[in-house]
Amino acid sequence: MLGIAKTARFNFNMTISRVLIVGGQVYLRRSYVTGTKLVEATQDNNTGISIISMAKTPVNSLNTELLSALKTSLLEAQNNHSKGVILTSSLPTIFSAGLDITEMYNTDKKRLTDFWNMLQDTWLTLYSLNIPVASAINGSSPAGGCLLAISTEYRVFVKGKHSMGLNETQLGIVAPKWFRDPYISLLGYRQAELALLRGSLFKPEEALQIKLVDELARDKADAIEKCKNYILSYNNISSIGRTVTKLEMRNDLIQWMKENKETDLNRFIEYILLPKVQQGLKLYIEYLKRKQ
Ligand code: CO8
Repeated sequence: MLGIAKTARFNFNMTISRVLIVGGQVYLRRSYVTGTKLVEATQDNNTGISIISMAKTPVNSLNTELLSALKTSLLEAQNNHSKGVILTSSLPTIFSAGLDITEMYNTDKKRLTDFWNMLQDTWLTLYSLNIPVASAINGSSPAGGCLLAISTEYRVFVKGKHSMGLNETQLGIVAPKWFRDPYISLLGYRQAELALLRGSLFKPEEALQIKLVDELARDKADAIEKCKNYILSYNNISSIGRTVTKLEMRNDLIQWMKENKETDLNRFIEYILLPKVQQGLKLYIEYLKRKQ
């Protein structure tokens, strides 16, 4: 069985279990879904702001199901004319561990296609949301977790030992153009190029210093409060003027994605299926298991 991995999924009442076989070892992954929801969405009655909280234990790894739930919640908030959205996590120390690596390891083209299409669509929804959207980053936020945060308009990072950044090269993979461009627009080209090549992860104080985040917070409640203040700062600004400005400023990348979805998908599949890349993912999964 060495080097061969298989995944299977079983849905129990409140538990999603997955058997993962890596290098002959059998692992059982369990996600205890909070109240059967991968995402908890609530609305603050005083302000009309929606709080969308990812709740997939243990690390909010972004698989097809979580991405789909996230997209649905974002669209609901937009269609219900929420005042704005705060994206956060229900887990105490993790915002999101990024893409679910098990979605990319030893799987087939059909699953990879469904997964990547869902990621593209969810990202497009978030990046082009027409109401204000901020992220309260209450813990680790590597790779795809960082992508979510940098695709919102404003970031508040809770102080602590955790970090965020696009660390793809550390896994032997490549952050695509639509991950890199928002990063570049925050960090500047030079800083972003070095960070992307090194796969750097930034602690809260460093993240603030390089402008990856806008503010730091004491704790999650403080981060939510600061995100609310950001959204409420638009109270006296015309919402149509704001929305059109936002969409026009983001239009190059939005259009690029719409026109290049297929090419981007094919590039992802071709790269991720390279034996060398699969081997790298296998080693990374083993490293994560061993580290406990
Ligand atoms: N996907 C799947 N499972 C994960 C992931 C993940 N991204 N991260 C952690 N897990 C699993 C662990 O294997 C472990 O599983 P189990 O309980 O079954 O042993 C469980 O989650 C708990 O993990 P930890 O014990 O490591 O939890 P900690 O609280 O100690 O640490 C961290 C949390 C900091 C989030 C840590 O788990 C970590 O660093 N994870 C890896 C994060 C990472 O590197 N993510 C990158 C994913 S790739 C991506 O998002 C972009 C890809 C771009 C596409 C490129 C195409 C070519």
